[in-house]
This record gives sequence, C-alpha cells and structure tokens, in this order.
Amino acid sequence: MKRHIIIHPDPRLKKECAPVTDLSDSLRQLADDMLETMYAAPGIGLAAPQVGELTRLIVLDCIKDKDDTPRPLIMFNPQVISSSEETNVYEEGCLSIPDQYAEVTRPSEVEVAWIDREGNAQKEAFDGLWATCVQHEIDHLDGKLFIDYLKPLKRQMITRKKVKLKRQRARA
Ligand code: K1U
Ligand code: ZN
Repeated sequence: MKRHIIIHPDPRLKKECAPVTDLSDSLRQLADDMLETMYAAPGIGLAAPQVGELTRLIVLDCIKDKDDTPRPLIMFNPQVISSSEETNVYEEGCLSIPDQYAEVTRPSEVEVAWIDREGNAQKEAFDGLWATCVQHEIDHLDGKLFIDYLKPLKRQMITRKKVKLKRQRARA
C-alpha cells in the first residue's frame, strides 16, 4: 500500500526516531509500503518519519537507469560506523520538500551497519550517490533535513515556500 508523504514543515520530521527492538510483520509491511511509496514518487530513498512513523527504518534504491537491475535495500536501525575524510558535493532533493534542491557536502564514502528484513545484521561500504542517499536518509531518523545544512536565510526561504504550498493544498 502506498503511503502519504509528509511535507515540511511538520513536527514529525524534526523528531528523533526510536530504534527497532522487535522485527514484527507490521514493520516488514511498513518497509514494503515505503519501497512502493518511494518507487511511485519517484525517489531513490525514503525514511519512516516521512510517512509519519517515528521508527528507525529507511529504504533506498539508487539504481536510476530503468535498464539496470533494481537494488531495493531495507535498513532497520542503520548506523554509519565509519566515514571518509574525503567529501563530495551533491545537489540533494527531498520528497518532503518538493521542487527544492541544494548542494550539500558529506563524506564521500561511509560504512553502514543495519538489520535487514529477515533480521540479519548487515554491513556494507557505500560511495557515490548511495553514500549521499544513505546519509540523507539516516539524518531523517535524527530529525535532520538537508536544508539544515544551508545558511539560515536560504533555509527560511525554502520553508516559507513550503508553508505556502501546504496552505494551497489544504484549500484545494
Ligand atoms: O529522502 C527523500 O526524501 C528521498 C530523496 C533522497 C535523496 C535524493 C538526492 C540526494 C540525497 C537523497 C529523493 O529521492 S528526491 C528525488 C530524487 O532524487 C530522484 C527522483 C527520481 C529519479 C532520480 C532521483
Ligand atoms: Zn529526504
């Protein structure tokens, strides 16, 4: 089932999410719903708070080319365990902040540990877009948005635009 994506500003996008302690069928269903929602958007990642669930769960698939095999990843309790000194700048977007893009600097490589859909511990090193995306999604679990890396004035401009958008959508 496709879920509704929450638009910034919303207090649920600013909260720290709770770790998963018991991997239940309802959490597996939430992960599957999030993948469906992400592909439909379309997007390359999605975090549980973006669909209103304050739990440490992200999904991602950074394979953009339709001719390549998809690689959907479901990560419960994802954690960056090491980061490169080297950084990378990428023009990021966010499904919770539609039509707004800005350059963000992050470590270019990260090693991430997580629990997969079957409850197994996983660990993998990511680079390129995968590294950018997994860090963006883990930030969501700590109530942090990509606009929080921007100068206050630029952040305020984007937030004002999204307040207007939400008012328009509420009236429609
Ligand atoms: O977290 C999110 O809101 C998803 C976001 C992930 C992300 C994008 C760019 C850099 C870092 C993290 C998105 O998926 S925005 C949409 C997007 O980037 C995209 C959409 C269609 C095709 C390719 C990319
Ligand atoms: Zn986002």
